[in-house]
Amino acid sequence: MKNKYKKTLTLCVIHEHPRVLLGMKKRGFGEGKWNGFGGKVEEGEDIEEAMHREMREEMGTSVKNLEKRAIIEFETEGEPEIQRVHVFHGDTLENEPAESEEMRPQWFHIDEIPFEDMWPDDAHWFPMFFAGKNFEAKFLFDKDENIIDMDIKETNEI
Ligand code: 6U4
Repeated sequence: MKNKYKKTLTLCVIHEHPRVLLGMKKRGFGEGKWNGFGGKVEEGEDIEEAMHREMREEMGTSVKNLEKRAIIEFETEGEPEIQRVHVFHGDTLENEPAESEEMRPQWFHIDEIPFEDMWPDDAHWFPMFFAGKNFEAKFLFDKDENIIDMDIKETNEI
């Protein structure tokens, strides 16, 4: 478990109350799940810049307001890397979101988030996220994408 390489990623949940924009991941990691937008931060890239770039790549537009809310670390048993994900709240889209080869965007009512078709951790932290809290979390998964351990802590600063 110690000294694992941490890979930096971004994730944005767009929330224009009472609606929330999620994307159906069409390929790659998390295929078939609804998720926020985001991906790997590239070498030399600023994290917020990376967040805007991923949204433009995945749905052709980004947001005017980005607010960092959380850092979540995901680890899978037997895998060498930890994914360290910088989680943002986004609002005020610059343009209409469009489907890309990677993602199909869709609005959901905040009370109808499709948790059964999402990463299982989302049901644990989305409520805190929508309550406007900042937090740090860790999730450990087994190879079948089940959560085997978790820790979520509210923080003042993120
Ligand atoms: P490419 O660039 O195609 O190799 P891809 O496989 O599409 O990458 P990646 O790695 O760029 O995906 O991004 C994964 C995205 O999924 C990031 O926004 C982080 C997010 N993510 C990963 N694990 C998650 C989890 N357990 N819960 C969650 N989001 C997760 O809500």
